[in-house]
Amino acid sequence: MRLNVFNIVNDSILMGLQMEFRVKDLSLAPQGRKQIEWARRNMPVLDLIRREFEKSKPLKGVRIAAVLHVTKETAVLVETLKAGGAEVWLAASNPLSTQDDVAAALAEEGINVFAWRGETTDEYFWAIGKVASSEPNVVIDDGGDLHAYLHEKLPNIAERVWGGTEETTTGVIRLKAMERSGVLKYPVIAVNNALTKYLFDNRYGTGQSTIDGILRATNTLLAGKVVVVAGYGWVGRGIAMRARGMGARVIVTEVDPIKALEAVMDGFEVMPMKEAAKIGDIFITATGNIDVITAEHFELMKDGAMLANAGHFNVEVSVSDLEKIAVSKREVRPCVTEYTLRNGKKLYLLGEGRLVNLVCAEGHPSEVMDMSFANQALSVKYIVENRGKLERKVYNVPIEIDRMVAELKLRSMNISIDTLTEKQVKYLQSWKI
Ligand code: 3DD
Repeated sequence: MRLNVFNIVNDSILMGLQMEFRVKDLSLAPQGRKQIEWARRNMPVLDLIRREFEKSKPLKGVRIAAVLHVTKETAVLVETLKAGGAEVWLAASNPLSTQDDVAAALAEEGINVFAWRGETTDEYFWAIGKVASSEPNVVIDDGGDLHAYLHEKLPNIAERVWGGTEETTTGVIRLKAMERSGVLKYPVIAVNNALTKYLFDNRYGTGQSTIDGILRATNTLLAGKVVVVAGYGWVGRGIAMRARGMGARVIVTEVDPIKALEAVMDGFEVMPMKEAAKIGDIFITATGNIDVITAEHFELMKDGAMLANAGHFNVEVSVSDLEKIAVSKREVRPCVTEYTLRNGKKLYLLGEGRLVNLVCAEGHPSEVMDMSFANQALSVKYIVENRGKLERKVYNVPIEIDRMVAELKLRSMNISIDTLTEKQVKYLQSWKI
């Protein structure tokens, strides 16, 4: 869907501020403000960090370029960074995941935001170029496109970056490849690898929000349906678990024998995609890889099969293959494209094969993004405090930060736990008979 250029607002002059932004419709700001307040109510850990940041201003004068899904939860993170004294430049990490009312609210409060739902590919990279060109000190990314853009297009700016973070599995894979090739120009903290991120966001967040996206798009009954989950990583585990909870018969496909064995012993059926294609009703990809479901599978599928992707990029369900073998296509519901094949069979693609949770619903619930983004905020603070001391490689989140996020989350849930006695500590450190 091409945007009418006149409904993309560039109001920096109107605002009289030394700032710049482009959003779909600034008049949506009041509604976006309510969305952000709703999210903030359910992000107590980030709120605690924000109060601390407001006092200590650890990010004073720091310019941050961020490419994230522009959601109500991301807005709470951005406001936390701003409370810490940072100047934030924000673009979307997916052309279809922006919540336009939230983007408008952020623009209204002085964030340099360049994001609107329905960006073309050119507009998507234009927006990333805008935030990259701000000459950031710290770079926050989700998927790796901002890190890649800086390294490929603006190497001189990348040279001056103090450090970065990466939110998702796909981005960490790309950054590790950059590190191996020796091209990484600054240290990066893999927020995705924090225990308090992937054990919760990837598993429980994606597990729930993917089902949410499929239900909002189709209103289909999951009970009794055959749901095929491709990939049994932390995302796939969560989706399989939640689909089973809704009464579906869940089949898992894998390429890794260990993960496949785990799926079998978790009680799921495991088989190759070529077999699952014949019996599946709903297919969900969560592998982080390309060409997971292709023409050979589409040809085997039942009439009416639904296709959804939970991976970062729209490469897992091969949309190009679907376009090739279909004789026609039409949008039958918001977020649902019906492809008719030569033999009259119809297949339904959700969210254009992009992240179904963020494109057809609102992404993960605030409660789980609270921990992911607490790791982001504290990792950014860590980068600023250790400026110039870190090597140009991919780091995990310091365990102290990970544990602090867990402790703060438990406290916000009024849950207390036991502590080891001195005798127990000594026992765990002893080895003698
Ligand atoms: N992601 C999912 N839901 C999100 C939300 N509500 N706001 C911002 C980002 C959101 C994607 C992230 O979970 C990222 O951690 C990922 O893709 O792994």
